[in-house]
Amino acid sequence: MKHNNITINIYACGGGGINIVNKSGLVSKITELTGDAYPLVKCHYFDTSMANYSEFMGKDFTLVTEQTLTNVNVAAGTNGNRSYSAAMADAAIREYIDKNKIGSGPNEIHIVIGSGAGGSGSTIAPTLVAYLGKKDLPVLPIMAGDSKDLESVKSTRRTLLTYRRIATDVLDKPIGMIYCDNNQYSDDYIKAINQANETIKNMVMFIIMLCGDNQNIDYADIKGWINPSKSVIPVSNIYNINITTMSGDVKLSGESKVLVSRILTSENNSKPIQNLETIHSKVGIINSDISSGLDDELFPLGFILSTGYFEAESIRLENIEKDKTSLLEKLVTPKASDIGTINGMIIV
Ligand SMILES: Nc1nc2c(ncn2[C@@H]2O[C@H](COP(=O)(O)OP(=O)(O)OP(=O)(O)O)[C@@H](O)[C@H]2O)c(=O)[nH]1
Ligand SMILES: [Mg+2]
Repeated sequence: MKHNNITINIYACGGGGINIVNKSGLVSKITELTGDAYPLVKCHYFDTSMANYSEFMGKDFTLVTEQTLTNVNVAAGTNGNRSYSAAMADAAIREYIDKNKIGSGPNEIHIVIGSGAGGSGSTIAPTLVAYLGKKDLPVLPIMAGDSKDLESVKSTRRTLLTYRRIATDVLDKPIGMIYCDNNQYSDDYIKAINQANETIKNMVMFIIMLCGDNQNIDYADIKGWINPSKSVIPVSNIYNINITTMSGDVKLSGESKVLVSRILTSENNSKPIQNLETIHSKVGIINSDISSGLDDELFPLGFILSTGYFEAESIRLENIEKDKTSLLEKLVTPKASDIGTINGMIIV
């Protein structure tokens, strides 16, 4: 099968990560992309449970287990417990990555997908990001967080903090990250998940396109957009990655400021490109073998790394966590005046 000289490795971590990659139709879309205009895209699967396993994952599926850990129902998931799977993830990841010689190719991009709310993906994914990042490979986490209940908010917020610790303390360099909160798409859980998956699928497809045949933007540009060097952005932290169609203004949430951008436009598109006042930007023209079949209205496409977003998101999640916790405290510690008894039984 012919491809260009870039390889994109996609890691689906935990139940949510596997669902996002499979149920969104991303896997089947990827298999359609052959020809030397496109990068080679490979999928790898990691989970602590076989619940989401399907035959086609075959040797690319890694069951994360550790026989020596006590009190762990081995290979049966963690039911949201992040501390169990963190201990198990590291060894399994090292073994898989090293055995398959991942990271030894010339032009590799690594996209690590997992939920923030569960116990497995939310630890396997950051562990992978740290391991690949230490090898100085460009690595982009994609996280579907959730704020639908207290445990989900807690886990999502801690996973965000884990990524920040990896950027600041482990890698000492900036990490770009695609993030969404499932709960913000809809009150209807199934609709919310489907919409989050559609958004993530489109983001990944656009990145694949950015790595496809175009003039001006090459592997080094993509690497520098996902994980800019400290000479471009001296502050190690996590930054938000946005992909936006740029007809009109680039819309970024809240206090976000554009740091690094890669703009892809088509040969037919004469729309002016905004001056984004970025630290670093580059414009590429997508070649016709990729752009044919795509709506010309999509262009110019903006691939943007921005600051500001995660601070606001951490505060928002923290506030939800506080609200939900105080509700719980009110329930378990009623005021003395609220307590009465009937026949010796306490009533509240
Ligand atoms: N966007 C999106 N999120 C999903 C999907 N499936 C599950 N999730 C999210 O994942 C959360 C549950 O975490 P999982 O990823 O299933 O958990 P896990 O990583 O397998 O960890 P365990 O707790 O050990 O099972 C849910 O609350 C959702 O927020 C999906 O298809 N799309
Ligand atoms: Mg699971």
